[in-house]
Amino acid sequence: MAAAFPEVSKIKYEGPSSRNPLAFRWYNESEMIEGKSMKDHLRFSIVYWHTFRGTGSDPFGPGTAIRPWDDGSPSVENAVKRVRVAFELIEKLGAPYYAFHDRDVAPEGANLTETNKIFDTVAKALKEEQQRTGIKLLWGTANMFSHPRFMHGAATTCNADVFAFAAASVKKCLEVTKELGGENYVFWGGREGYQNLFNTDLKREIDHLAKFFHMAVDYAKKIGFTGQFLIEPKPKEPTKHQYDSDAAACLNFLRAYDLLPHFKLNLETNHATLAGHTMMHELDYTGMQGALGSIDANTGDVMLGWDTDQFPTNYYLTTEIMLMLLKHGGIAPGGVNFDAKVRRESFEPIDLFYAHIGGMDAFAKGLKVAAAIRAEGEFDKFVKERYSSFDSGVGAEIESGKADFTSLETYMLQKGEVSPNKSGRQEYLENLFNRYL
Ligand code: XUL
Ligand code: CO
Repeated sequence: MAAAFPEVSKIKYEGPSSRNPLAFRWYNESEMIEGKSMKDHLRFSIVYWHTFRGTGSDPFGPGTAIRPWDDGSPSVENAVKRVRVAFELIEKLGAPYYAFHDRDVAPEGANLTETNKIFDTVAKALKEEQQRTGIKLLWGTANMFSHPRFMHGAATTCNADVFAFAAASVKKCLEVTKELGGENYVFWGGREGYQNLFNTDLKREIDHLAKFFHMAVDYAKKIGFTGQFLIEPKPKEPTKHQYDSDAAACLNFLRAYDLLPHFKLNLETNHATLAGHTMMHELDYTGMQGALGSIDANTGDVMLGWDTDQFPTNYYLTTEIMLMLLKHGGIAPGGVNFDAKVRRESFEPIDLFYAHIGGMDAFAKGLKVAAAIRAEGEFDKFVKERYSSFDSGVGAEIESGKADFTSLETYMLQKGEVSPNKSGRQEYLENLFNRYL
């Protein structure tokens, strides 16, 4: 097959002074940071859905993207051709991973049997390309939100047949993910949520969701799939209220239904901000509970309140993210997965390269800045000192469980008033952060 991007050769690192828009200025995959290569820290992954299936359509008009290799048909030949193009792009970018939904890579057939057969055919092509290039599958997932049958949800539907169809879809997708050596398996809630409580049995739906996840865990064990299960929180879109609304909601759900040993979270920046959190908050909150699995790297737009899935280019954001990944011991077996799409106006194939190069560079820069911040340890020192009253005396008794209300009252009655508070120094610390940037 002729190259889809003949004008682009393998993207190389040329350093910060490069003026070449098809080169990396920060992402130098073999550069060692904190004893590990940039490639191993970042574990970049390219998504199949936006990058190879996105057309640029929006609620106001059809797609604008020019994709000369894609005839737009739902044929198996077209799907296989797309696989070759996908791997050409991923290989030229030098990303070690990719991720897909079943329906991104393989179209549906007339019935489930045919659909599964088509999926196997395309999976064979994916496997060939993985072997040819060494590119690996970060995660697979089943699309249980696009087809009209999933209008009321998949695992949280009111229709038992739909639940069964969803189970069959995840079963098959787990098998294919295992066959392709997928290192994780993701559940993003899709239509698992509600628009109105007047027609919704909230408890029954959430119980069903837990049952579904237990079935997935059991089946993974049965077939020997050892990848990490991940849940991807999002508060709204497509439903008004998504059950997996944020990290705290997901972790509470997982703990309540004895699923926490089997799942971690896949956190996405634009989902965090839709939930009214920063990505840094979601990462730290999840990391402190040992549940940080992977990230979907993108960004929203401060002026827009929906999931715009833009490529991340803001060094401040990527530094915050990398600070959290380094703090919580890295992201493996997860990765930095670009769940991001080029704008509708960026309709030419070459825009796919500019977008990913920018995202990869922004994360590489963020990694370098985060490592520099950690090397000097100013923030850590400040935080440690801020809580130092808990290191000894009454504070240490509180932390060790020796203190109770009575002993604390006795202590305070003797002392009469608290020791003076110290400044939080937010502005000083924000200035310090900018010094590294
Ligand atoms: C939707 C979203 C999904 C998941 C995979 O907002 O982020 O693409 O990442 O289903
Ligand atoms: Co996502």
